[in-house]
Amino acid sequence: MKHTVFAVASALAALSFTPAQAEQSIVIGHSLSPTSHYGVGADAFIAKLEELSGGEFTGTQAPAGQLGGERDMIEGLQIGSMDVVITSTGPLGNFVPEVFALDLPFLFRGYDHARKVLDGDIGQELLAKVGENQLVGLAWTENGFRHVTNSKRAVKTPADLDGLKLRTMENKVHMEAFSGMGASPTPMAFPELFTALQQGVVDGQENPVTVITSSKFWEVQNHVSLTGHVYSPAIVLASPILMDGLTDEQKGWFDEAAKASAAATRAEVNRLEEAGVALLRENGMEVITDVDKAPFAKLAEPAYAVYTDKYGTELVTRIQNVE
Ligand code: EAX
Repeated sequence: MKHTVFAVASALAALSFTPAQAEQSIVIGHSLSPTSHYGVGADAFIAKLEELSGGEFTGTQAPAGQLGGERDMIEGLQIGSMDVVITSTGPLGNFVPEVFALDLPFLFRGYDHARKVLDGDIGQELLAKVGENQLVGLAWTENGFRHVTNSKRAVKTPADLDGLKLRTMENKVHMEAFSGMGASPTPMAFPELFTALQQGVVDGQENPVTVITSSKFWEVQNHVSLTGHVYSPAIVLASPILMDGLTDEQKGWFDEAAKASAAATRAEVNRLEEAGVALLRENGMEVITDVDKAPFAKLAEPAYAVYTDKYGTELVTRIQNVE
């Protein structure tokens, strides 16, 4: 009897299962907290994808580097073990060298300039380059202008960086910039950073207000200087292995979801650019806001050659000329 009931139940289940409309669950990996600007962007991606697909696609966040650092996650996209990743460009130049041009210090004059470049022809061309490297670049999104934090002293001039062991991203342009400015750059994946700061493996790090606040770096750092030494773009990437299996209509849903994600993330960056400094102070950090950037920029200049010696100055000049 039991047997028969089971057989009938499974026959019914089989009948109601239509593979063409099977729900597909997408995992969105990123390195920050679920409520960070990336988390907000991941939620917006999921909401848009679910809405446009009528529930055919659902999604979940894999936040906080659960599935690895940004470099690991990008590799995961290439081999199909990851679906979608929101990442800074930190390690991306190692896969798509042209992207290093975006990582040059003191290149972007402000948020408007950076967003205009990424939303215009240059952004589109770079997304296409990303697409030539076993990755799908869905949309540019944002991390923010990066600032130096440390546990040793207030940084007001480049001399204050002297000998400071500073964690950088795994990015040779950034490393060269910090060598030039006098620090000792130590490349490291983001998931290792909090513990490295806590244990004094490094003295400091640099990240936008969005990351400093969402990662609660005030628990392990007391000084922050608004150096704004580099703009940190971010990108919504998908696996070509996932995307190749989709219809054009489905691909369109992913494009729209990525756009919604970028818009939500930028709005959260804007909010934190307003509220962030007060938040840092409330949590006990000394914030130096009036940093004279010119001497830092001068010393960081050798970083340009890391890119231009190999790829020329054309793209850099085009970026500078966007008004
Ligand atoms: O993308 O590694 C970093 O410092 C990044 O800014 C962070 O993971 C967010």
